[in-house]
Amino acid sequence: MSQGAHALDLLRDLKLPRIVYNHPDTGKPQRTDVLLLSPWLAPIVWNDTYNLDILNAQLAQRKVRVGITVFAIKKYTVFVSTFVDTAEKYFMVGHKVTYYVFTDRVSDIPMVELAEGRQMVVLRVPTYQRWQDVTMRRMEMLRDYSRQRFIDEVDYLVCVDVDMRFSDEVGVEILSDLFGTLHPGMYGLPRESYTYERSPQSEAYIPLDEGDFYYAGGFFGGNIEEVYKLTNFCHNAMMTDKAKNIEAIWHDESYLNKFFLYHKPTKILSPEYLWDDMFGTPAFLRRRRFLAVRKNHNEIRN
Ligand code: 5GW
Ligand code: MN
Repeated sequence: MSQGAHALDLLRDLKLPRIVYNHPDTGKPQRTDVLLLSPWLAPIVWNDTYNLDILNAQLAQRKVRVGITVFAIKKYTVFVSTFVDTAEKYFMVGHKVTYYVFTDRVSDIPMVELAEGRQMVVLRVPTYQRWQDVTMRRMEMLRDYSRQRFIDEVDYLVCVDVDMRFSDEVGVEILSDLFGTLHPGMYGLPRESYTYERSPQSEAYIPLDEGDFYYAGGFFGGNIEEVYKLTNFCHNAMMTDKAKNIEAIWHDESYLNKFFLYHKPTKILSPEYLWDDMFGTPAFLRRRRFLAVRKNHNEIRN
């Protein structure tokens, strides 16, 4: 028997479990005040555009395993407890979740009690003198751990900043092969004004007439293969620039934007998923799901 036939035989007894949910109106657009689809047909995830009961039923059938990575290097360990406490309340509730905390100060990572099916893994990593290297080297470490570990342990990876707290639901609606998040400070602006790297010498260069969206460095993810491609590209581009003594204007975020320009995400998260109250609370923002924590820059960064 061919391999293909064998694979189909495994499907012979497939069940069709009922999905119970409140049936939404499918006769009109869910929202008209924001863009819901990119020009390459990637959904842009906004509140009131999806039914989480349906998505949860689909993903529970597949028993999805989600990894969420954060870096807590040097003084940024202070953010871990709020991050994890609020994630327990709002992040992928009911699903299998692994927190991967990368740190140089293992003993400063608090032991937080986690709900069933959830675990924390603390990974000791080197630190770098320059803060730019602290944030940029995340790409290299995410790449290396994707290959060594994540590929065997989780189906999706969610890579986020640690100086954040969840304040509303972030669930399986975000999952897709490759996803990025619209930067809250750049939302709605014309592409020429995006703070892409504008020097043609840099690997992160994006000309003024190119670019779809400005994506945030603090929230991206996807399946492990796609995250590997992304982090590997960004790290290699950074190393090429470094050899020429160049560093892109917004560090890892600039390289991420370059990657997404020519390797488009399959799903895009609205700024609901990475908000900072310094940008106010505009009408299009119906939920603030993941919020920047105020930090005393002088105290925390020195
Ligand atoms: C230190 C000084 C300046 C900028 C960043 C750091 C820093 C960042 C650090 O000392 N330790 C550390 O773990 N980070 C990681 O990089 C955190 O996960 C942090 O969330 C991420 C990005 O740096 P942020 O959050 O300070 O950058 P913004 O642009 O969100 O303010
Ligand atoms: Mn941050």
